[in-house]
Amino acid sequence: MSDLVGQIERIREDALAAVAAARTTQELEDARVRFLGRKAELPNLLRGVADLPPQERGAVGKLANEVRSGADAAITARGAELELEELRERLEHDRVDVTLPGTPPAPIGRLHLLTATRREIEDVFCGLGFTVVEGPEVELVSYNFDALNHDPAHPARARTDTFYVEAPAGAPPRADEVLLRTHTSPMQTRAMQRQPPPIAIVVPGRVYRRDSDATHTPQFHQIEGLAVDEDITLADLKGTLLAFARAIFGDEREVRLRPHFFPFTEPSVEVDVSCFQCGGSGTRTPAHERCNLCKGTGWLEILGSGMVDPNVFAWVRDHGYDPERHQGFAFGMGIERIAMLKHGVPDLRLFYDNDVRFLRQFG
Ligand code: 2NL
Repeated sequence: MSDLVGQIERIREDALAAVAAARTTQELEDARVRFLGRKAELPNLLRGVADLPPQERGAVGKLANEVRSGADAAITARGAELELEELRERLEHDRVDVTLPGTPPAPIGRLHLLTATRREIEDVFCGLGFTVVEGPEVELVSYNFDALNHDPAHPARARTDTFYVEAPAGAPPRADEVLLRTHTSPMQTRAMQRQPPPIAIVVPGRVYRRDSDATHTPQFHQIEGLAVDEDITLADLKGTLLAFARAIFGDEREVRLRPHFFPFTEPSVEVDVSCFQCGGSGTRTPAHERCNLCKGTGWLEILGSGMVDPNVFAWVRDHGYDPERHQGFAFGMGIERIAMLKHGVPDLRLFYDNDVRFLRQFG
């Protein structure tokens, strides 16, 4: 029996020494297998306890069990230490450099033709000293119509022509009704309230009208411009829009102004650009066929414009705009229309169908 006890004591010393000597969790695992694994010495001895004389079994079995649980506890404790050390080591050395450039994605997709056209128009006016500003699509009737000199009976105000935004059920009636803006002009007034003259801005954005057929969608895009100072004339309007027409449709273009009516400008004009397909001749060589783009007129209508009506300045008088002293021009154009003319797009609805065969021809 003393022989067996001696062996167990030796195993205890060896096991505790091996645990203490383990430098890695792997070495510790090796020690565990060596001393406590299925084929290890100690479990073997424990199996032999049954063959001892009955009076010795108790003491030897007890000692062997103590040694096993002692080694087990030592392994667990050392394991926790080693895991912590190894974690610290990994944190120290396995650094990810988040500033390294990533692998760029394969270039797919492109700007929608309307986005590209809007940006192109914005660039032209930025080059002429205008600033781009944007405003809310959900507007007040006062900004959308009243401030812009629209007659109280103007047909665009009708429920059938404009999307009105209903007040929540039970809410008190609103003095100023809410709608989806029918043009980007309300932002022009907001910009004048924000900034005294001189001002030169363009306002791009979505606008909404209750209209839907081959040539109208209920939502479309406009870009409007406004330039106000003390000495701005119709000649500035014409020069600015000529520079715009040439930048978009080619250096050879001319513009012409035709009298028109808009509520917020006086005088008002429609602006045509000479046809870039036939050069303004209205005919196509060789057979002197009628030009299909301008229908033989030599001119393409591109936008509406005019000198800001003094009544519009009266609305922003408190913000530094004096109808007696300040004057300026304003213009508005449909982005869809400019893109269709320039790229020969035959149907407005193509912009919104999201057919990639159409979209990927541009940009
Ligand atoms: C069109 C015509 C136009 C304006 C827009 C404007 C804005 C203010 C004052 C005066 Cl705040 N005018 N905007 C002026 C004339 C024409 O748009 O046919 N657009 C598609």
